[in-house]
Amino acid sequence: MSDVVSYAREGNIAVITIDNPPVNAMGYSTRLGVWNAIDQFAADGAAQAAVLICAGRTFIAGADISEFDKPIQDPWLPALVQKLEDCPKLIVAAIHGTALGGGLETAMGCHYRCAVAAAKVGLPEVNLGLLPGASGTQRLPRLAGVQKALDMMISGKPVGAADAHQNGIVDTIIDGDLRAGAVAYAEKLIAEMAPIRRVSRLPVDGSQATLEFFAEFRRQMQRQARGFFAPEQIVKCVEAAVTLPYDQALKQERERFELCKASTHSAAQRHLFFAEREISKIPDIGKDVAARRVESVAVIGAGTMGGGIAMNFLNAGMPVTLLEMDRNGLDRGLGVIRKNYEANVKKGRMTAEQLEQTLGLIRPTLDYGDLANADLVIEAVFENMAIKKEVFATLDAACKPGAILASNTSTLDLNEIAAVTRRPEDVIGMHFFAPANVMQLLEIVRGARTARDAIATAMDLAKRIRKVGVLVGVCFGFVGNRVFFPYLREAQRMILEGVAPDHIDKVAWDWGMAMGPNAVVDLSGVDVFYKLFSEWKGRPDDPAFCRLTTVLNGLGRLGQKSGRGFYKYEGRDAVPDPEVIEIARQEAAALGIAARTIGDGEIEERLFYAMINEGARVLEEGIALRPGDVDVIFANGYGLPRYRGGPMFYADTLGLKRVYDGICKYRAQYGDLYWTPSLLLEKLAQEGSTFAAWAKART
Ligand code: T1G
Repeated sequence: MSDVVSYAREGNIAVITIDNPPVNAMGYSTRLGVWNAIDQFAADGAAQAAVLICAGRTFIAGADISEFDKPIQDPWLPALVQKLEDCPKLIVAAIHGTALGGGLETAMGCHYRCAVAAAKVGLPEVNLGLLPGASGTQRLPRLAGVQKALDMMISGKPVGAADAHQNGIVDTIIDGDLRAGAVAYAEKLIAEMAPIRRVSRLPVDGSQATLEFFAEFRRQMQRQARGFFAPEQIVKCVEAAVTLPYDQALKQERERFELCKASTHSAAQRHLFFAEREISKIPDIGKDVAARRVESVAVIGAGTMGGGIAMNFLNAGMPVTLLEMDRNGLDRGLGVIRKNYEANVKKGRMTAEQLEQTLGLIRPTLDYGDLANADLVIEAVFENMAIKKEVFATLDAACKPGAILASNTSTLDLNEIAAVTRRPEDVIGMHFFAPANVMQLLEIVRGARTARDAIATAMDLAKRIRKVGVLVGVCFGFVGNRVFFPYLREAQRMILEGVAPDHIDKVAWDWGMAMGPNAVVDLSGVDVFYKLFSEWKGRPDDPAFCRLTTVLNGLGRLGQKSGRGFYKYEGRDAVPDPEVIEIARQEAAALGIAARTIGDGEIEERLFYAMINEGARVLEEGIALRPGDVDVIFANGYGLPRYRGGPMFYADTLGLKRVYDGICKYRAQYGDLYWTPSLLLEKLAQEGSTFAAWAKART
């Protein structure tokens, strides 16, 4: 046997156990081990059936993603799945945890499948820019039908055991011990002389899968699949499952899988998969640094952000003390929280009883004295340094020793805030993104004196409240906003040069952004950005810097909330507004900025090279730990499409020399202030290197 696959027998049932922590990924040694175990089982005359089961926390969670950039070593997974199916004796897959991707495909190569009630099964390859490449696109429609199979493969979302049982993916649910239950189930199948059921030979029910069905399915998936390569490949594979014999359709799956795997989309999405797991690894904060206990949380400020922040902890079942300055503000905030949860009840995401239970965890107060026992306090008051300092001085006196005092500031100097307390080691930034109860991203800001265990605590809490927590350093805007501002700056500069806001937004949208830069400002509020820029002590000494934010704010054109901003709004529909063009023309004349004809290529370069250059700077300065951290921030907080991988990954796909030359071109045209290349970018470009190689060399 191998060190990751063992073979045993219980009576007349063989038990093949995979033990390849942490998730039993089907890497080479596992595939070889199972291959040999099947041969052993076939040759074992005393074994009438076999159970394939996994040790540890889960059934096989997929092919080994880390192997995709290396040559495949036989036996490859599709061949192993076929070998399972071809076995002349009956094999039962015993599922717990999450049978995902190649894991579910392996289970579908078996003749029967059983699972514990808490198990989940899925084909999430689309999240990696791939498709199920070990016969999943062919076997799942045969078990669950075309619609269910498409829904699972295009959403990438797993389904629970009951759902899988109901849809024919799992044959029976095992109560109690899985191994014993699976062995008993195999014995029952033998006793009943159950047939060897080979999924590939089952018919696909194509009765509903008409041309109109696929056309309608494509229409429905368009919004979520916009710009992605893999979803269409999956649909084509399922069309082949309906129209072609198994072997021919399987050949298509293989060809399309290779197309997906070779795409930059998949490289980008696999990069983000690992980068999102890398973010919790902080060089000077190892497992030896214990997190502090956090059972009770307080939030200062019951406004939009404070209420949203509070909901994250309520959703994790943690009591939250919510403090406001006056009763009206408090009641308003509580009302918004209730309304948000009532919307969840309406959508069936929670029951009315659960709503009341959740709201029962809130302890509203006007008195700082009620914070005395809080383990963590998050300040979410107005983005103004003087106000934040006042709040932190009060917290310093009111809170117990060891309580962590966090600021939700989105840009301000955390060290300045910490300096008003006697406990700077307990002060940290927890920058949530609006809407705070929805957006995944959480920037955790490390102050100069923030204690390592306070950081460990915040990183743990991020996972507990299901946020993507990225550690960043102190500078104006930390990483996200700091790298996003140059993108906004270039957008608004090009409007002054005569490009319509909707034209710029369309270039960004076509590139893949969820919204264009000008639409984002209108959504968040022109006044929000105006105030941010006003607080920025080191803002560029340039009267044209985001000039339109200032002018539109002064005109009361605050964006969606006031019905007009960069666009005018008819309901939620953004309509280009000729008035803004005229405003820009006048401002440009006053600033001496000449109108130019700017093509889409330049618009795209100026938007994204500005972002890349600033991203390189935050890496140079150590504000971000890794290029992947910058990428994770933009994929989870700024609507950058996952198939681009993030600003730094995207720069690598373009080639840093090309980016560097482009920045030098704009430097020659617009000067040093904005277009001086980052030293890191310049160095890597001249070496013909990449951000990825630079990061790898530093680990
Ligand atoms: N391959 C390699 N490593 C993996 C892995 C995988 N499939 N899944 C997880 N890991 C590592 C991960 O990097 C981390 O490592 C550790 O395991 C714990 O993961 C042919 C082509 C299973 C739900 O897409 O969704 O099969 O950081 O932190 O939160 O058709 O991992 O500790 O060093 O995420 O408990 C399809 C991907 C692959 C599932 C567990 N399968 N994994 O979540 O732990 S493609 C997937 C997950 C494929 C076939 C195709 C989650 C999880 P480290 P974790 P978790």
